[in-house]
Amino acid sequence: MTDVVAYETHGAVAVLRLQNPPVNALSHAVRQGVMAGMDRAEADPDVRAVLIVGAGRAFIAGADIKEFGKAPLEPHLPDVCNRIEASPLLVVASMHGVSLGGGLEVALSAHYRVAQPEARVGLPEVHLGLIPGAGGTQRLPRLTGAGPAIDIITSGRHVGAPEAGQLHIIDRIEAGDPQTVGLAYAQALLDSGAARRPVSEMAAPAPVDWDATYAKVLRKGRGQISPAQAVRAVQASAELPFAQGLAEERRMFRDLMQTDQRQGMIHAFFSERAVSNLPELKDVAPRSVEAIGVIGGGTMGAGIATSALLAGLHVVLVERGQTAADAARARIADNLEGALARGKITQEQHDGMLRQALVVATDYAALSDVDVVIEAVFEDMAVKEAVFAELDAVCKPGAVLATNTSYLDINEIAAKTSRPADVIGLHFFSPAHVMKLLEVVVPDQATPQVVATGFALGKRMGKVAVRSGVCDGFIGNRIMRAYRTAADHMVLEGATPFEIDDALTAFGFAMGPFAVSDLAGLDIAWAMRKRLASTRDPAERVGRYPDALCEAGHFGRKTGRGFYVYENGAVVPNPEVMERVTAERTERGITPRSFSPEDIQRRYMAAMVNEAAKIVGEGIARRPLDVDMVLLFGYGFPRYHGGPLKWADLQGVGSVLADIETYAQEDDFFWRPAPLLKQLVADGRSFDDLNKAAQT
Ligand code: 3H9
Repeated sequence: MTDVVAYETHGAVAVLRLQNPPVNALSHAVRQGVMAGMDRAEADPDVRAVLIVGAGRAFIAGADIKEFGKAPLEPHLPDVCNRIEASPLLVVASMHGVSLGGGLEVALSAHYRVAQPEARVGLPEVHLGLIPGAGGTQRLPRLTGAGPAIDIITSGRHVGAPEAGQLHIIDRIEAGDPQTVGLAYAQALLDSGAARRPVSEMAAPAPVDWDATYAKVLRKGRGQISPAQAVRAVQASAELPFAQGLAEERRMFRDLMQTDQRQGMIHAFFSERAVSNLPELKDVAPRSVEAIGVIGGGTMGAGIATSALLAGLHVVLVERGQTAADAARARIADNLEGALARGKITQEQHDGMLRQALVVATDYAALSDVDVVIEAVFEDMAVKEAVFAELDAVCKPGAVLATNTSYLDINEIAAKTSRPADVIGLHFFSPAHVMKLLEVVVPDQATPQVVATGFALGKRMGKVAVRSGVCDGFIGNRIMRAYRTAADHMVLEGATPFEIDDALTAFGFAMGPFAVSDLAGLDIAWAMRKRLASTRDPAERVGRYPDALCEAGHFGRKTGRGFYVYENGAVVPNPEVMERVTAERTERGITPRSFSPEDIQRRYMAAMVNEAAKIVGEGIARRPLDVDMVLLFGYGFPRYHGGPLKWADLQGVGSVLADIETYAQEDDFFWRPAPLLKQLVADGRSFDDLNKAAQT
């Protein structure tokens, strides 16, 4: 037998044990091993049943994603599954940990399934831009009915064993060693004379309203195609004989394999895991963190404190006076209430977090024993410097002193302490207990151990932590400023903010930039424009119409009026916006021209890619994938495009550069091509080549 599939017999039961760490992915060797194991079992006259079981932490996590994009090698997984199901022997799967994608498809090809109580199953292929391709869309609905199968396949969610039992996906739930449990079950089935039970021979599911379901799933996917395709595949299970349904599924799977969306999603999958994998931290042990301090209990501070409590940490939050302290505690209580209502924590955990794990104080002395302090006070250098001077005085040696600033110079903040090597930036995104992104901003003197501590803390809090160097806005906000500027310029030149928002939601963003500004509050960008005004190059074009909205007291959602008007649950464009835009165009002598949705998308993306390339070129981001993850997890960038630099690769970096050079003919101040982009085009390389080079 192959190394990755062990074969042994226990009486009349042959055991095929998959041992392909870490998660028994169905690599070529595993597929070969399973086929050989089935042959061997069937050739043994003493064997009457086969048990398939996984070694290690999971049954099987699916097809081997690393093989995608390469020429598929035989035996293909659908053939392996059909081979298992067609066996004259009784086939049992004993499932523990996760059984995902092809892993569940293998289990569905067995005739009986037993699972551990904490086992989880799922068909998450849509998260990779695919649909199940080894019979999942044909077998699952025969067990669960079409509705639950559509829900499971289009959401890609993990289904716990109890629910999987109710849905007839598994036949039995039993705790114990998976092999022992599986052997006992197989033996019991043999003893009771149970018959083979191929799912493919079960009745086809009853139909649902396919077109309505397809339309609903398509809308929900915001342009992602695979979930909607999955509906059509399940429809095939109801309308076609099994073999034809399988062929239809295979055709769709292969078509999806060729799409940019599949490449974008798989890039996101691997980048999400690679992002915290930094060579300089490889052998660096983080400092131990059990208690953290948070300075400031506003929305951000309370969100950070909530996130830390949910991660099981002790939190000491310091506010300036009792009223502010009470308000901070109330905010945290509110956040935890939400977590309780969503079933994320139990009542007991909730009470423990609020009563034992959280201390809200008004005196910095309460921070004397914390391991990390995160400052989340007003964005003003003088205020921050005063906070850090106090922290320097009270915190124990070895405590990490972190600032949540969004743009201030952390080197300057660090220099104000006697321990600059312990200072870093931990830039959370609001609401901090919900948003996954954390920028770990590394000033010049921070030690690798301090940086490693930031990453470890991020991981514990369930964040996607990304390393950033120090610059105004770090990775995310600096890029946002560039694409926001591109959007503002388009408005001056003829597009409406509403056309821009529509074009970008069509691209896949959850919201367009103007709707986002309304949500964040227009006063925030206004303050930023005022801050930058004195240092701005006179050649830079900055629209004045957003200032005019602010001067009129329109700050977006919080005042009920911004780019849009928010009234009685309805959202409509604010008519004042175009009045002000038109006035500004006239003042500037601009004759407005029209922009198609595609023009808008390309300009917006070109601005994003260009700034991102500058950020990678300057070393602010180490790798293109770091930028991609920042945009994906902090800025609503559609996952199926993979991130702006993956998108650029998929377009061809040459075509993005050509766009930028065209736009530069009108405005060579804003559209200065990033040197790195030019270099890549000259060398015939892609951003992904840089990712790969950084990995080795
Ligand atoms: C499919 O099955 C298609 C079929 O329908 C049809 C085919 C014809 N392949 O996430 P972790 C690696 S599509 C290769 O850090 P966790 C992962 O990269 C597949 N590698 O751990 C990482 O490597 P490294 C459908 C895989 O405990 C390591 O395992 N299945 C695969 O947080 C640990 O992973 C899926 O989409 C794979 N399939 O989470 C499942 N899976 O250490 C995708 C994992 O070098 N996987 N690796 O960075 C997951 O959701 C999570 O990884 C899992 C474990 C829940 C399994």
